[in-house]
Amino acid sequence: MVIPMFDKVDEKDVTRAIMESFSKEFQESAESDVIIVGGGPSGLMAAKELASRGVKTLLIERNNYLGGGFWIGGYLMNKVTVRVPAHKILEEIGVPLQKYSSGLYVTSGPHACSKLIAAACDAGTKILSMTRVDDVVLRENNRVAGVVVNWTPISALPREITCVDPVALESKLVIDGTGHDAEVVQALVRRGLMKIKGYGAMWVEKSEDAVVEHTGEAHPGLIVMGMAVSTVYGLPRMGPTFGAMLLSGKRAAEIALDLLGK
Ligand code: 48F
Repeated sequence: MVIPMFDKVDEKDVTRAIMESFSKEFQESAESDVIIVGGGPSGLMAAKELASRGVKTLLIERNNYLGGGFWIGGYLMNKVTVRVPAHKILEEIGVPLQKYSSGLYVTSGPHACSKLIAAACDAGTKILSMTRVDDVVLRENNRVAGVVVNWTPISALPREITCVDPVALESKLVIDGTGHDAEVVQALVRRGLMKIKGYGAMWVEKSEDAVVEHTGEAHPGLIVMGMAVSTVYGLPRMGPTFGAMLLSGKRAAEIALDLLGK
């Protein structure tokens, strides 16, 4: 093998390349059509659907990795399940599936998750990682018009060491895909603008249909999807099966397109 020689580059070039590219993208992200909070399966699915239709979509994730609970199935075993008909979504993005029973497919969590991340990125989704949404922007009639963010590590620092003001990012719509915690919704609950029930006990047969059915605009400007829907409406949880997350993300995107008049 001929060992290739790298082109000459200084450390300062590496630093400037990162800085300039991030800064340009962050500046553009100050205003989006849709901000999706949470990069789990519902968030990635909604992002893929919206960005592929030309909607300016920003996905915000507090961790340094995307995927939420989709990397791994239940009980630290990295196999995930999907029920028919949601398996078609994974088939379309090239995830190999094994049929377990007439209505149930099983696949590798890492394979399914990485394909979905790639699909969201390929569609044109902009991603802000290590960024935590800790509040919302409200406008006339308490319409949600954006989110308030800070670097994730800031929230881990004791108040007596640092107090760093957050910044705001505006959007026409916000989608809460933060899972069981429903963190965007909680910002409205804290102000007495929404009431939530908390998610119910596990019952897969009921929960998947119910989550997809209840996915929608829960407050002006705010769509709720994924497990956040269970938390808002008191629906049963579903454990390590992900079809409803994919279909809920898809439905959230359809509702957003409708509200945007697209
Ligand atoms: O929890 P998560 O995977 O949400 P989901 O899309 O899917 C739920 C399933 O994984 C599973 C299940 C059903 O199959 O029971 O739990 O509803 O992903 C939520 C993502 O949101 C991020 C969090 O790190 C995770 O990646 N997140 C949560 N709060 C914030 C946030 C926040 N305040 N700011 C930014 N990201």
